[in-house]
Amino acid sequence: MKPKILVTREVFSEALDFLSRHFDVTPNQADTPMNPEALAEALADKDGALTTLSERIDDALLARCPKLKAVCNIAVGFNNIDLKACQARGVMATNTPGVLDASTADFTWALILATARRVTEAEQYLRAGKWTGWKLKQFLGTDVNHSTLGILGMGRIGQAVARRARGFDMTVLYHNSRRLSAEVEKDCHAAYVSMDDLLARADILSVHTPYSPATHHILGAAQFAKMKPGAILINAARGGVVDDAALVEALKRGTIAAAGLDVFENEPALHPDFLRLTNVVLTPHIASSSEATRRRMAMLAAENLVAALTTGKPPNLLPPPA
Ligand code: 8YV
Repeated sequence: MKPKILVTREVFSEALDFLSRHFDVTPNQADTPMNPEALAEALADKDGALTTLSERIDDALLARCPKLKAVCNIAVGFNNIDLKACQARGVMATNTPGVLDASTADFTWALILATARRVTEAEQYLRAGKWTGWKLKQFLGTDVNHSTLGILGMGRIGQAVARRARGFDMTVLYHNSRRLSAEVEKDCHAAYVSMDDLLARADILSVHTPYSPATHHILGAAQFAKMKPGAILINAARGGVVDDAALVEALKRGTIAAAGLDVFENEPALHPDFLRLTNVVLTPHIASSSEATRRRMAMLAAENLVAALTTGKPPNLLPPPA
């Protein structure tokens, strides 16, 4: 008998076909989000699961899934998975690192440019039929070229964002939990600075840290107060890294000038004031969403699940927390 697996959300057909060659698959091509109760029921007799950020994998759930051996996230982030609980219950957990770095970095640049040059605000004005003609002072924005880009969190995605800054003749500063090697700094044309220096000097601050208790609200009122009044904040990392309520206040008061946001605390719910502010660019968690990349992510997660349940050695096994 083939092992039984659950695919919690809609995936591309090639990933389902691949999984079906190895497993008895319960798909969810209707893409109905599962609440914790529905998820526990669906997983009760399964050996493995292909999951997304929408599903919380915690001890209460695992306690109800005695056969479960592997949970394979279609995401590089894994803050939806309690790794300690997985370790305690002998469940392997995996993510999809690497395959989404370039697409996510590209999209970060879309947010940087759209926010600095007020692209979505100007488009809304035009679509609303308000444009009566050219004006010298219309939608004056901020130059990205020759400005200072600050990167908080210099992993693979932060580095890819830094490398793209060269074409804009920018100064690139970064802060990270550990300083990178001289070779990587040279490749990224990026200089390591303290957190306070980063906040004080960045014209554009882009955050790329994973979300964990250690990075919860790493950017809040105290940090915004240290930034330049003209600064722009970009978050294509994870909701919760930024204190959204404090950001709304900072944007209203002009503590900082603008923000480009792809992720939010409690998404898909947004802080309602984001929708009323004109100095924010808002997108629905799509930074990795190029067709090629989302296909690669789904396939890599499927490969992890096949390896986990056949060899016990998935390529992207997450280590237990320290
Ligand atoms: C995913 C992401 O699309 O990989 C991540 O961590 O945030 C996005 O690229 C999303 O997590 C889907 O589960």
